[in-house]
Formats: sequence, structure tokens, C-alpha cells
Amino acid sequence: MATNRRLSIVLVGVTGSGKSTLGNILLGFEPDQPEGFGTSSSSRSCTLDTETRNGFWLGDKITPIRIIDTPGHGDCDGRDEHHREKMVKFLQAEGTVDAFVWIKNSQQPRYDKQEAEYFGILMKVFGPSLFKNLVVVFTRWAFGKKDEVRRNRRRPPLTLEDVKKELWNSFVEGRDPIEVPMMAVDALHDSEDEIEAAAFRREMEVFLSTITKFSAMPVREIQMVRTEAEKLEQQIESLREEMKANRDLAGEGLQIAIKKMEELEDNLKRNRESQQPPAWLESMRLFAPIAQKLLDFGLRIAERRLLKNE
Ligand SMILES: Nc1nc2c(ncn2[C@@H]2O[C@H](COP(=O)(O)OP(=O)(O)O)[C@@H](O)[C@H]2O)c(=O)[nH]1
Ligand SMILES: [Mg+2]
Repeated sequence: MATNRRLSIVLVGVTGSGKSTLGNILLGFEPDQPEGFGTSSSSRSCTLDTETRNGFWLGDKITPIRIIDTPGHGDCDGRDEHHREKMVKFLQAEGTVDAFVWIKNSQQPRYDKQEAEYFGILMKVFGPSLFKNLVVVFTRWAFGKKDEVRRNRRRPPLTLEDVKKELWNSFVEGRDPIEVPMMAVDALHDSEDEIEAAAFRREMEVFLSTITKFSAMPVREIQMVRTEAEKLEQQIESLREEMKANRDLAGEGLQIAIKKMEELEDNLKRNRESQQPPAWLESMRLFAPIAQKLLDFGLRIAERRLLKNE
């Protein structure tokens, strides 16, 4: 199916679900082609930055697509919040996107806590209209007979319907969404295997015809959202910063006070020195009582002589 508009497709989901691998396949790359996205099976390890590649749908040179690969959630270096903030800024700059693809590893069909947390975050970032532009792709779902036999041996047997239902029920919990189209692929299937190749083509056709019907979703105004744990961490961090600033401030205050005290002591010393009497006054003060005694003595002698002469 051809379209002139470059379809912009955002891959979301938890780390390891197969976003980067599927992104490469959608662009017609080999899973680990150097021009493609780094996957956790390649030497370039897992995706830490939101990245994009422009190309054509399955490499067909007809349908221009833009794949936006995101780091996801539960990431390898434990900095989800930081990567998400960068993803939000990246998408704001994109302006609009055509489709969000929630990638889910079908070999872990249960919708776990981490997925629920991440889906909740995406709902808050993009709002409930996310459902209008959402498709689900289950990865690692091989269609061959042997794979089916293996799945049927599980108790209870694992069917695509069950896997879809499990995710659907988890998505709709407490929400009223419109139906989300779901596809399944084995991104690493053997293209020589006719059953696998046909199933892949069929699922991908549904995928493309679904997203071409979507209207582009504006993402310029989306806002960063934090989990409760991240919010608490942020509060603790700002308190820590505040404490550090106060401690520095207190230290600075103490320094100023000490300096002031030293200045005052200096002033006092100078003041005392300036109030010292001059040396001659001190000598006079010492001499005055002696002179007084001498005068008294002289006076007494004179008086005695006067008495004798009378
Ligand atoms: N067999 C198979 N392996 C897959 C499929 N999708 C992803 N993988 C493998 O799963 C691992 C994680 O994939 P990656 O694309 O890095 O996941 P991301 O973290 O979501 O980008 C890699 O080793 C892939 O080779 C799939 O459809 N089939
Ligand atoms: Mg990746």
C-alpha cells in the first residue's frame, strides 16, 4: 500500500521487548545492520537515546516511513526518568506522530508490573487519545507448525487469542479505550520459510493498512510525567540540595561572623591603645604622691623650726 506522507512510527514498550529489532525489520534492514538501530543482541547494546531513521516500509522504496526508537522502560542503566525526559523533548520537537507501536514479547505473555507502570506513564504523557493511534505488535511469535505444537503442549495451551486477550484486559483496566489492533511477528524469522514469510507479510500488511488510516497525533504539547517513586526521589534530591545550600550558607555565615569578631577585637585593641595616657602624664602620676610626701615632710620640718624659735 503506497502513501506519499512519511508515516512516523514510534516504538514503545519495556526494554528487551524487541523494539529496535522490529524497527530495523520495518525499514527493510537486516536485524543487526550497522545503519539500523542497535539491539541488545548486537555489540551496540541496548537503546539509551530516542533515535530515528528515515527509510521505506520493509525497504520497498515506495512508502516513506520514519521510525522513532525509544529506550523504553526498565532500562539497562536504571535511568528511566532521564531517558523518558529526553524522549518527551524529542517528540515535542517532532510535532506529530502517526502511530505508537506497543511492542510485547509474546514469550512472556503476562502483562507485568513494569509494563503496567510504563503503559500508565504513556497514558499520562499522551492522554487517552493515545488509544486512537496505538497498535500492538507481539514479537517472537513464530507461525510454523512446530512452534504451534510446542505452544499447544503448554498447560493451558498458549494461543495468540489468549495472549491478545491478556494484554487487552490489562490495557482496559479502569479505562474505556477504543479497540487496539494487534499483530504478531517473529522479527527474526527465516525468510526462506514460506509459512513464516507469508505470516509475516500478512501481519505487516494489516499493520500498514491500519496505521495509514490513523490521523497524525499532535505531540508538541506533551509533558514529562514521573512515577510516584521518581517523584519521591526528586523530592529527596531537592531536600538534599537545600540542606547542602543551607550548610554552605551556614558555613559562610560563620566565616563572616568570625571575621567580624576579629575586626572588633582589633578595633578594641586600637581603641585601648589610643586611650593610653602619654608617658609624661604617667610619670607625673607616679611622681605626684612622692612630691606630696616631700612637701608634707618639708612643711612639718618648717613648722617644728618655727615652734622652736618662738
Ligand atoms: N526470535 C526473536 N527474537 C527477537 C525478536 N524481537 C527481538 N528479539 C531479540 O530480543 C532481544 C531484544 O531485542 P531489542 O530489539 O534489543 O529490544 P528493545 O530493548 O526493545 O529494543 C534481542 O536479542 C533480539 O534479537 C523476535 O521477534 N524474534
Ligand atoms: Mg532498543
